[in-house]
Amino acid sequence: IFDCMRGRLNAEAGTLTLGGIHHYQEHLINANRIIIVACGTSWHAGLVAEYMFEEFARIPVEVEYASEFRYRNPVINKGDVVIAISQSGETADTLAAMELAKSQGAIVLGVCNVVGSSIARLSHEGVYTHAGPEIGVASTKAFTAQLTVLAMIALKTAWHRKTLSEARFLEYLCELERIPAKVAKCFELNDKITVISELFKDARNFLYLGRGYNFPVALEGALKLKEISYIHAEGYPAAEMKHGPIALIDEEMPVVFIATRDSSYDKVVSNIQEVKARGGRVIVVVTKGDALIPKMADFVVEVPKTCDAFMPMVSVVPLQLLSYHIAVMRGCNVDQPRNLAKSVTV
Ligand code: F1P
Repeated sequence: IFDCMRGRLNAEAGTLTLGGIHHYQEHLINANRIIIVACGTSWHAGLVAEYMFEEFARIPVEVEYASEFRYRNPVINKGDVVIAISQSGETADTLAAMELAKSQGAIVLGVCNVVGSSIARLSHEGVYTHAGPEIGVASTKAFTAQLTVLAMIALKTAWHRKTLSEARFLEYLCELERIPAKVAKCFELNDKITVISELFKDARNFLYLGRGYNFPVALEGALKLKEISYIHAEGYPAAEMKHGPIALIDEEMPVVFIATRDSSYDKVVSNIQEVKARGGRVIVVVTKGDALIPKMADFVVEVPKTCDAFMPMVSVVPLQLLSYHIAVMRGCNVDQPRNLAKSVTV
């Protein structure tokens, strides 16, 4: 995906092309609202996309579980554009949500990994993520690839809507090009994460907390742990902790904070203090060079600095590694988790 992305990032920013979305580009640029439908990990990518589209292009976005959207009676207006996200391209709920949207006259765009899949064929137009086949059932690299493609679509839309200055737009493009190297850096964390995994492999519950762009990452970290390690895990917006999950915190409950340096940093600091005050054991994912949060945490994982919007592509990697190592240590089959199908077609 990154090679492919580099190939497509045109130095002439105004003529940036995404291949897939061409004939329906005007619909996206002039959309009154974007509705994103997806399931599982793809839904988490949709949440990140919501933040990106709203921040860059100033278009209101709703993100819906396709499995809910298809069974309720959603309002779809003229001027809405639906984006369906799927790794496999065969998820039955996502297909049904797309069919419903199309039957009400919506333009449906796809972001999908598998060329020629049902979701690709049902989309009016779309973009392939080209992440290569997911060997395992649980989505990992597909997530990163989805975020990349969605970032590109959001940026391109913002460019045409003139909601980002040229300087900001180019800054984002340049930063997007640096992401592959930053993701590669995260794999150097492997040994450290193996040690942390050994200490927590017998935990019965995990809590993952993040704010802003790192909130969907918290959800994704928890989902990966559930899917492949069979440990109960919950992802929550860090600010919501005090509205319920705080009751769960004790020394038996590891809490993973995705606490990179962003606009919500100070608030996350106080959330960590709240957990520590209740005896919680804290693992933090922080921006490299952060001096404050590491002093408060029990275990620290440093990821390279990037902008808030692209941080999920980087900060998710240590969480994927944590789930992987814990699963292996617990003797779970990471590629073929029990009860989980590669594409959920019913
Ligand atoms: C959605 C999904 C995956 C999950 C598992 C079951 O699939 O929930 O996120 O890891 O494979 O299906 P897709 O629509 O993205 O293929």
